[in-house]
Amino acid sequence: MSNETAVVPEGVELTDGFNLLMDALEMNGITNIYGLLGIPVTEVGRMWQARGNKFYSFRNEQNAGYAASVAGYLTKKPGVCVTVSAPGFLNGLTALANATTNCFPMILISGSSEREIVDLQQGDYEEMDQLNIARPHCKASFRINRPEDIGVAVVRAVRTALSGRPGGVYLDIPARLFSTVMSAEEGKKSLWVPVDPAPAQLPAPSAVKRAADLIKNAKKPLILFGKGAAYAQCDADILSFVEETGIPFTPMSMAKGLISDTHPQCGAAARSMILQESDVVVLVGARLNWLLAHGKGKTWGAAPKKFVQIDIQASEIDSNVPIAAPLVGDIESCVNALRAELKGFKAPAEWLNAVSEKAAASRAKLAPKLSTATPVMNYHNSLGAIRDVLKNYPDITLVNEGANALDNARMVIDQYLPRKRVDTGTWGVMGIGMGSAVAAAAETGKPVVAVCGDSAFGFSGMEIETVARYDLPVTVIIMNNGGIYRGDEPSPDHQISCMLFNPNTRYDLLMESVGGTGVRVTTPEELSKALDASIKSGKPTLIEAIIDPAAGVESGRIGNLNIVSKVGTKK
Ligand code: OXT
Ligand code: ADP
Ligand code: MG
Repeated sequence: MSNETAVVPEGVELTDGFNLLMDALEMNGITNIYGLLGIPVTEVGRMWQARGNKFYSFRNEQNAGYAASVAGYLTKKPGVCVTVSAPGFLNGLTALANATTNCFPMILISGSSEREIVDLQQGDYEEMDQLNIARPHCKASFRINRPEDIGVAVVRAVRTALSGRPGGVYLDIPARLFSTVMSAEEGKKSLWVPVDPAPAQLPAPSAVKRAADLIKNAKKPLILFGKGAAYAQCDADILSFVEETGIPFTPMSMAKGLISDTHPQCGAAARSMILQESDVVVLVGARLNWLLAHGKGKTWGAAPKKFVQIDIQASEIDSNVPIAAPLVGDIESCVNALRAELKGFKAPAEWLNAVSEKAAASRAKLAPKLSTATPVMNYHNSLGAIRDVLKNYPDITLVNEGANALDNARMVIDQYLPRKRVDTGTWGVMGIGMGSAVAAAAETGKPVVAVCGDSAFGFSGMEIETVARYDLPVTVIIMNNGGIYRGDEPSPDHQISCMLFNPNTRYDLLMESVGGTGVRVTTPEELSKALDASIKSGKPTLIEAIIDPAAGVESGRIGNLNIVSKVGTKK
């Protein structure tokens, strides 16, 4: 190591890198670590547990990383994931990049091999330039070279992950540093807790006035909440903003429940209509990325549209279309400043009525499909059954991944409370299921239900052993239609279609084999019964729901992004 720590005189009480790292994390309020152990970080897990903290040990670092990122999202504190070097680090890096993309605060800590050997590429055990590989995938990538720098590194990691737009931070710890000793007294002095790591950022009064004027002159205003608004944890202010102004709102998927889906101003069931017909759209913690068709095109209709955008990241403004009234600041400050400026303002009642009527009509149209029996269950009646059970347990966290299993569940299952839905997020990434479920159970202490497509589940399926090992109140529902999107694709000669999986896979028995409860259901009634019993039991359970292989559609609701050959197969 380039900067050797000073020699400590004999008789002085010692500490080392392991202990200093844990002291620093504990000081910063971290209680749960998610990770996967081995050389050189094994002792991190043992010692963390010996100190009375929780270490959630996973079967693959990617899932541990997803867990840490979701812990960060749910708690507004950075979620911490610990991995071994090179391959373990790379597995965790996917989750770190996903956390950064989704604006979730997370710290990935990986052990790394000896720098003298790595830097000269002399073939060390798990050799890799982790520091530089991580850099483009997170907000900051730091290496700690001396034990007395652990404190400052953790403080910088925490502040960087939480401040401004939240995201991921990588901390690289060369193996030898963990056991390098220094004076315990000096070590203690090197640690501190950052003051106000996510400071309020107030919007300029002129910007608030500009936004309020635009809203006051709108005939058809709309508030669109993204997961940034859910993350901000100013739920009461947001509800007041909506109710005081009488403006209809619609949530992006993970903002569902920030205000109940059953609130009279919720326009989620009139989504196309409100996006197209609104004249002023107030974006609150939502980016105009692919999920919002970049703010353009037929999704947004032909009528001229003006945007107010509340975001902490100034460079997000104008990223796709002109933003008429940017409000750069934290959501709590911006929403409250707008409320003050809009005092006494009410949106036109005829607009809210039109939205409510459309939403009620959509709900009424969907309702019979959710309870109509079919020879084999489809997405509608199976999810209708799930929805009816979950109504009774509003504080359950719903984890959701898949294509049809995702899009239909988002539409059918109402959310009632903030931050109770975790899904595939900005990247539409499969495999977040089990990590998210473990984190949600660990961080909330409440039951979790994960609704997963059979393909999506496969990405993190072995983690049901993790769920069972920690005896978490998690129910996994696998929507088994035997494939990606559909299970009825014809197979070419002498091959099984590349889109199919074995529909007879006994996912329920997999759960039984790891000590949980497994149930296989074929009707909505069986599904309701099994789900209710599982939630009441508080025990790890997997319900395999057999879904009609023909029920899904290619790419779910985002078929427009799918690319198909214009000329067909040429042999
Ligand atoms: O207004 P209109 O008429 O438009 O109607 C809307 C609402 O008004 C209405 N609505 C309602 N009606 C009645 N009642 C209620 N309560 C109600 N609420 C709403 O419903 C419609 C739809 O509303 P919604 O959903 O709000 O709106 P819309 O238009 O869909 O919103 C647009 C989007 C873009 C915001 C939304 O669609 C969205 O959030 N989409 C996210 C999609 C996504 O991320 N998908 C995942 C990726 S797909 C693909 O890439 C997959 N892969 C590849 C792969 C991935 N992803 N990752 C990795 C690591 N490797 C590979 C794979 C492998 S999916 C996949 C596996 C798939 O197979 P599975 O077996 O897992 O799953 P199955 O498909 O089930 O087999
Ligand atoms: P969704 O996918 O739900 O539409 P996005 O992830 O695209 O949401 O957008 C979240 C946005 O919220 C990001 O642009 C991020 O900068 C912003 N954000 C996150 N936390 C805050 C906060 N406390 N205050 C203001 N903006 C925030
Ligand atoms: Mg499937």
